[in-house]
Amino acid sequence: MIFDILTLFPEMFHSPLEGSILGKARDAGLIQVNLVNVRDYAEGRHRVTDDYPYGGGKGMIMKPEPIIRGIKAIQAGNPEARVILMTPQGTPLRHEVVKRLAQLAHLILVCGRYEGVDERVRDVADEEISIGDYVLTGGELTALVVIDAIARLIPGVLGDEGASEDDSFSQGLLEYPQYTRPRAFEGRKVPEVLLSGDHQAIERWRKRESLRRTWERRPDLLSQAGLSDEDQKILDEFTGSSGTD
Ligand code: 4GX
Repeated sequence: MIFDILTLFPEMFHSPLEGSILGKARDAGLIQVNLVNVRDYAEGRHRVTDDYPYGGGKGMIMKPEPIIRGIKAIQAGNPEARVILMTPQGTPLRHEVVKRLAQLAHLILVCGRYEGVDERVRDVADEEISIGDYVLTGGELTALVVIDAIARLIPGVLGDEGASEDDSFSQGLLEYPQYTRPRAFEGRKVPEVLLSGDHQAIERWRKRESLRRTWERRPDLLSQAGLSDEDQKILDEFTGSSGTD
């Protein structure tokens, strides 16, 4: 998977992409990340990338030409690369979106700064992604989140083959509680069932705790989770519903 990042702040990507898992994935050639400075595509002695908004208003807007020239330069050799704009107005990033993007060979991630980008940049983007309903200082952290979430779905990146398949969200439910040694810490004990060696009982307990946690914290996920009749019965115990109405 190739990621081309268009940004005014390529340094922001250095440390996160050199870190353990993503650094190894790059060394192994499982992902490739190219940092492209938007300023390199700006013209004039001052290489200006922003300007005042037509119609007035506070703040500055990123000019269309440098970003679009940068996109076209990258696309010249890779016409099939998908252009994604990082913006609070985009499709909320969820596991399903990450899975879909992980199937693609080449993404161009466009990171805006200031109050935003000229609307004509939107017109050349294939899609827009948001990581949540809050405002960041730029799209760089969003691009890093997108790269990180996609990379761990690529076979080999987590080392253990298929390691990403049984974690939270791949099942549509929150993760069950996990424990490691010691068996007791400050009087708080590891649940007996996890020490029992009874793998079926452990699986049942984990499923039940996943359902409980999802019901308590993220009930919005339950309708999409594809629950079995068995799962539904367990849920009914938490809700106190008789299941007859
Ligand atoms: N999830 N921001 C982008 C500037 C901007 C605005 C509009 C393009 C169009 C954000 C988020 C986010 C702040 C990144 C505004 N660029 N990005 N930036 N939430 O808040 O993705």
